[in-house]
Amino acid sequence: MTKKISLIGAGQIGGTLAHLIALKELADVVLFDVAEGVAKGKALDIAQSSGVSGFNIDLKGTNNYEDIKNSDVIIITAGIPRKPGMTRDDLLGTNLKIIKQVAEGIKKNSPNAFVICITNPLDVIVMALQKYSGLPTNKVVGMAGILDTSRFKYFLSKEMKVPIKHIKSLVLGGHGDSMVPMQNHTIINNNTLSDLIKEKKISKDKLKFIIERTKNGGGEIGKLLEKGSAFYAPAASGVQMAESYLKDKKEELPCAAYLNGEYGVKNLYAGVPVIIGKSGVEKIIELDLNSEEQKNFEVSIKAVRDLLASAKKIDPKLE
Ligand code: A3D
Repeated sequence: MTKKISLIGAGQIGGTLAHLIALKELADVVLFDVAEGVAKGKALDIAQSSGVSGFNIDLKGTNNYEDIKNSDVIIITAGIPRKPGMTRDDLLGTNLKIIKQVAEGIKKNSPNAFVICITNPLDVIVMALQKYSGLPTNKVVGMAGILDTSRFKYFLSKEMKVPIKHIKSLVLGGHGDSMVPMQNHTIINNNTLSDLIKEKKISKDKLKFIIERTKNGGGEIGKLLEKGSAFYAPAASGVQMAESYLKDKKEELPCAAYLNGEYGVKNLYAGVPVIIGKSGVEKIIELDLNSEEQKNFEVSIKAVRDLLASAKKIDPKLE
């Protein structure tokens, strides 16, 4: 039976998600947006490309939550994106209100779906989404680590002149400034990044520059675009998570997942490697962190906790 993916938010990322899902024939697509015309227009436009691309799935645009009934996967991008000069955290108040409406729509209409959140500020919004919706924590997950890791791998591949497929890497922690690239878990042509530094194949300064550029990856694109924020790479990352769930691929992917004691963290969403298969988040992989990675991870966790405290001030129900 054809699977169904509902996309809540038909903006830049939502539209790109719909197109990628169609090209892969991953599932039928419902594009939901409060801006009804945008959802309907994009669904129709993508559907009309099937004559050229040859895909055979249904696409529908809507502003009616009943249309998301029985979704296998729901991907949320509803909200406002950053404008140049804004931090992700500046989005908190507005996007919390939006995510509450979205959570209610999902709870009422499709409570068995695997839900992937992309709306920023990611770690806190995905936590709020889980609390507002009451869905099980293994079925509510945030997309960020795949994107951060992909940016890191891209910059490394350009610097080291190595095809990106020959690089394995992992970025842990919260999304953005506090992310933690893992040098011992970054493997380039069978060598760890730590070894390559020792062998002077890449200088510490160069690596520091790449890490900073990765952390600021979204900001750099936002500044260039002037309006809106990155959407191609975020959408591709969301699709990878949906595909691993729908096809039970059990891929190991860095995602914002609910921690209940893992990494010494309780009752918080943060970026860690997880296995995504037909049951959702099937396992959280606990890596051995060296002292520097552990320290950076703790800084990242503190940043998420601080922002969560601000969210609780806005809505005490998040306690
Ligand atoms: P944009 O193109 O503005 O699309 C957002 C859409 O949400 C718009 O079409 C709105 O009409 C719609 N919307 C607003 N309120 C509601 C509502 N209550 N219900 C349903 N739809 C609504 O933004 P975008 O697609 O560029 O970005 C979407 C979100 O993703 C933003 O919060 C970004 O900050 C975030 N984002 C996250 C990452 C991560 O890596 C986590 C990367 C890039 C963007």
